[in-house]
Amino acid sequence: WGRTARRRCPRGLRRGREALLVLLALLALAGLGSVLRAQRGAGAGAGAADPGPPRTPRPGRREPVLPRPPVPANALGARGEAVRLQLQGEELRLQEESVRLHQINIYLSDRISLHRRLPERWNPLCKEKKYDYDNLPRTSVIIAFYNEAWSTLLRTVYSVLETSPDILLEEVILVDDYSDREHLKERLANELSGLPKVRLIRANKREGLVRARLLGASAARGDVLTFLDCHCECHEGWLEPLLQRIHEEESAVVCPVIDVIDWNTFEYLGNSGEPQIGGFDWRLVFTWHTVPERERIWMRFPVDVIGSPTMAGGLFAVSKKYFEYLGSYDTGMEVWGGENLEFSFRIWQCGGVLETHPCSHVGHVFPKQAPYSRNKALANSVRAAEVWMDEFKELYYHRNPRARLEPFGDVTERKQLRAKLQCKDFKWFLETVYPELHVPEDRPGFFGMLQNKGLTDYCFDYNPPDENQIVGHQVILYLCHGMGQNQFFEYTSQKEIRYNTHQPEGCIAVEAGMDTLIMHLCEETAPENQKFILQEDGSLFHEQSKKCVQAARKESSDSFIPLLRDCTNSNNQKWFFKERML
Ligand code: LR7
Ligand code: MN
Repeated sequence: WGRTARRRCPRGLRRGREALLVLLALLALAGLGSVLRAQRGAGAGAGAADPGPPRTPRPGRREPVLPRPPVPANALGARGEAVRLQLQGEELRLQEESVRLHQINIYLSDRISLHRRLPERWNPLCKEKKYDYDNLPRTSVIIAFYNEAWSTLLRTVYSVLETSPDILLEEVILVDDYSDREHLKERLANELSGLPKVRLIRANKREGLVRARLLGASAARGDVLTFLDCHCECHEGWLEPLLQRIHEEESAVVCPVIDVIDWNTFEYLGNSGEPQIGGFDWRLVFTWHTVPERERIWMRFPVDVIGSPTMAGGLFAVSKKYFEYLGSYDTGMEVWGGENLEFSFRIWQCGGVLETHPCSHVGHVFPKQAPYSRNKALANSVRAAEVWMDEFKELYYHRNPRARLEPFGDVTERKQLRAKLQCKDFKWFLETVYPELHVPEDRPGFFGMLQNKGLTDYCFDYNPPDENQIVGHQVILYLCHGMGQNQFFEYTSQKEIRYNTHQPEGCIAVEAGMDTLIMHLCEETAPENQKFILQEDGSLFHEQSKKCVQAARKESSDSFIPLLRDCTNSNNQKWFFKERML
């Protein structure tokens, strides 16, 4: 059973534990128990910044750290319903300004209670779950923030304190990643000093989310690290499932279900159906998937953890010891991006498991667009590809030729880590953990831009209006831009022309009686209307209709499209792939 193997404790860690047991026995014999106890306190924070004062004894309360103050049912957005303020003049201007600054409607957020309670939208069976409160590990919740608005940040903090059982929450560590907004200085420090278990750490320079989180981790005193973004709302009962799972399996990294909170209306869009799991496409963009059948087989109940090839990145719990064993994060990653896939690959390839727990729900405000520059994301992704993807990194470079040119720094240490932990290769990851992902063939000469010979510099181009719903639109011709993405196609040995930069993948098809090329979803075996023959002479022959693809002018316009026409020998019917794009 592949699964049982996957779920077992990583070898190194187990060996460490055995060694510790032997040592313990020896020490006990020698009557050195008290010495050991003293050393444990000091050893726990080895290498960490400041382990802080010794842990307080377990108070044993299962109630949340703070009671939730009552919020009138008719208060704005009190139950997660959509709010649209009818504003005019100065007020409207202020609202728009807040959106410009934060890419979230902070004007509205400021008017919604920091203590609101979102409706329960998860599987009712979650209520039946029993947790081992007295034996569960305690967690440090780590929240890094950069220039976050006041109300979204504070709502995150309150939601943690008002939903986390006192007995399970060691502390909340806020890490200020060198923000420059006034409200995050004295005012924030004052506000937080009045809250139990909350600590504030500040970076001395902009570290980016990876190193900011690590600052928090090194100061953490809990057994488990739970990371959150700084614009979240935790639900009642969010913490128990995460800690219970890690208690049972130390090498499990567990994510809550991430529910959407609308950036404009603050509507809570949680849903109680089966959660989605994480994947990626060959541009190394994170994607969401429905739970595959092979995974469902392992779930005894709909409220069991679900294995997930990747994580979104921001929200997860991990044993502190196991996180350190795995090599925490790649500190060469800057600002934003890439660390989520890097960590996901590493967890699986090095013997852990990555899971989503359907009973743990946390809301997250997805901003309108990125509120700060994320141009380091490319270098971060390249680091992940270079260390973890072996020869499969080429598939990524083919689809994002810029990545190949991106300076990504030194990854020697990360490769050494991979060797030290004896991690499995990427091929294993693809076959075992993520078999749903189609692995492109990328045969030389059969991928890249699909360019026309007659018309200078025109290429197949597909621009889906919605990245998540790529099917149904027409393939066009556009000036070849050489940047992969929308102009990247792969011609497969199954005779498909795959648009496989995105997930799920598209295949070019011709609908019955039509002469245009339309994107359909690819299928397990290529249906007849998706089969093209790219012939020696460059003609692109559609088998079913027995016609050739021709570069043609779109009716009453000066743009071009590929159309099916009777085969001639003209250059407008000749096509060739060009890989070198830059
Ligand atoms: O320089 C920075 N320093 C920081 O401290 C940049 C960011 N941050 C903080 C930031 O304030 C926030 O708390 O880091 C956290 C994440 O940044 P966001 O909220 O701007 O990122 P995101 O929610 O758009 O992006 C997702 O992908 C990122 C990839 O690097 C991180 O892994 C985020 O944590 C992750 N967020 C989630 O997984 C929430 C669900 C989103 C999805 C899908
Ligand atoms: Mn976020």
